[in-house]
Amino acid sequence: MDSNLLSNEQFIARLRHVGEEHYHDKHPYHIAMHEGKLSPVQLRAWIANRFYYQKNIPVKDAIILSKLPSREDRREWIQRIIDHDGRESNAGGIEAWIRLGEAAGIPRDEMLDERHVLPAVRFAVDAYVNFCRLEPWHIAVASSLTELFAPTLVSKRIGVFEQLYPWIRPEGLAYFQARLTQAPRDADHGLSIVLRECRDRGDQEQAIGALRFKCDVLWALLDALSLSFPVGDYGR
Ligand code: AHQ
Repeated sequence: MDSNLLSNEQFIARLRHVGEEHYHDKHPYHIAMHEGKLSPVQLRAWIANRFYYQKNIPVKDAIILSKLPSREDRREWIQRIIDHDGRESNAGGIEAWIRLGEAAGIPRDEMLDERHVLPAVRFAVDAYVNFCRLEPWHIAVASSLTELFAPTLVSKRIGVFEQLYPWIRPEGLAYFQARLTQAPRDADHGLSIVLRECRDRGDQEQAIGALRFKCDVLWALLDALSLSFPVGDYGR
C-alpha cells in the first residue's frame, strides 16, 4: 500500500482545484463572451475554431476506446463517440455544432473546410489528440475530466446566448442542451475509471497533471482567439 496515496476525497479535491485555478471559464475571452461583450465577428470566430475541437473529440475518444481493457468500460465509453458522430436516429454533436455555426451566420462549407481555424487552435487540439494517443489509457481518461466543470458553464452559456446574443437563431443552441445530460454522465464514468485505476501516488499526480494539461489546451484555444480578435487584457 503506497503510504503517500491520496484518499478519494483528497484526490477529487486536488482534481477540482485544477479547474478552480485553470479552467477556461476564467479566460478573458470567455468572460467577455458571458458578459455579452463579444462582437458577431468574435463569437463566430469562437464557434468556427471550437468546431475543430469538437470534430476531434470522437477521434480522441476512439483512440482511448481502443486502449480500454475492459468490455464494461468500452460499452460506456463508446457512447461518447455516438453522441458526437451521431446515428441514423440522431445527427449527433458535430452536426449540431455545424448548425450552431449556421444559426450564427457561418455557412456550412466554411465550418467544414476549416478556413477560420487559427494555427494555434489546430496545434492545441492536435496536442490533445496526441496526448490521448501516447499516454497510458487511464491518464488519457483523466484529461477528459474538465467535464467535471462543464455542466455549470454550459447551462450558464445557454442563458447568455439567449439573452445577450439574440441574433443567434435559438435552434443553434441544441448542442449545449444535449451536453447538459451527456457531460455529467461522461464525467461520472471518467472519474470512476481514474479513481479505480490510479493505484499509487505517482499515477494520481500524473492524472492531476493530465487535467492541468487539458485546461491549458482549452486556455490556449482562447489565447489564439484573443490575439486575432482582441477583447482587452489577456492577464492570467
Ligand atoms: O462540448 C464539449 C465536449 O463534447 C467535451 C468532451 C470532453 C472531453 O472528452 O475532453 N470535453 C468537452 C468539452 C466540451 N465543451 C467545452 C465548452 O466549454 O463548451 C468544455 C469541454 C471540457 O470541459 O472539456
